[in-house]
Amino acid sequence: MKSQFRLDIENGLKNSPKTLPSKYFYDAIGDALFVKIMHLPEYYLTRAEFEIFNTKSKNIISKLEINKDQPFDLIELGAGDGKKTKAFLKVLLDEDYNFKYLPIDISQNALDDLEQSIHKEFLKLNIETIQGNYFGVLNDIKTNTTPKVIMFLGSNLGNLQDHEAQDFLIKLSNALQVGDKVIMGLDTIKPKDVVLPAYNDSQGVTKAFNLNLLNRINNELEADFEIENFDHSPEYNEETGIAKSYLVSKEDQEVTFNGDNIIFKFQKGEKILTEISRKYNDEILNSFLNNTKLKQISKISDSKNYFNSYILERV
Ligand code: AVI
Repeated sequence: MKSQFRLDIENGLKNSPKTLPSKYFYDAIGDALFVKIMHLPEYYLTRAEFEIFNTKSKNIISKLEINKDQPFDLIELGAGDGKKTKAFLKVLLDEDYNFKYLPIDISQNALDDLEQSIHKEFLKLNIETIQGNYFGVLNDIKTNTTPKVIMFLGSNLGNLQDHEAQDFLIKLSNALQVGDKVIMGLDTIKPKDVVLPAYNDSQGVTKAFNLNLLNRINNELEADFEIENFDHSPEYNEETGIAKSYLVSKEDQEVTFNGDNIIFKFQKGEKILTEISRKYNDEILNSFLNNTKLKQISKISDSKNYFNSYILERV
């Protein structure tokens, strides 16, 4: 039987225009490249969101309206290295809130590293890691009535197509009880000269990140992509607020998937869409929340208004 990875990749390449799902960027090499991206001078997103948690965590906490005597679960979807969250956890602990931290990630490796560093830095913190995908975990937490704060940071929602993001928000809303809160980190719509370099950095790290998907396909699906025959080509539309990353074929070429003898043809200049990174404003977010029981109750921004932490409440 074909793996889900193989099915998704082959189906994407059968599409016209061709697509590849960005969720497959994150093998061990992709994870390491993404950590590098987060430190790039052009990749403003991580710095802007970190600034919010580093300087305005108290403000965020006040908007969550949590009673200090009431235990709650702080659930983080896609925890990564937790740098931004740690700034937030520190303030919660300093102020004696009664909570358990539940980071969820698809990568057990990332969770193990996070748990270790959390134990070192925050002796008192009650942490329980959960390995899995968001949708599965959202289903599991439905029956748990402990008050919850869900963190979904890093503009990760932006990597979903609009209909997928709306679907995700409906599922998130359905998994929560009245009064539960969400902290949603979203990149703002802003001029091209700021956004585009974030996806086309001068050191070529984002290019390597995009091309690594072909490496992964070669390694795991016995394909024979000639990596140097493809280029990284990002675009950004200021009107829609959507950045798209493409791989562009530098010549007419064929790629064989030796595992099952499928051949894909690429024309010179043909583009494969590998990622969308949507940026949000209040209007777009609110229109997506329309079909849910989540309501925006506050928005906290960094000093340049590059990034927003939205506080949503399940009503
Ligand atoms: C994880 N995600 C929000 C990143 C983004 O900005 O879309 C992934 C990324 N792709 C290229 N650079 C970073």
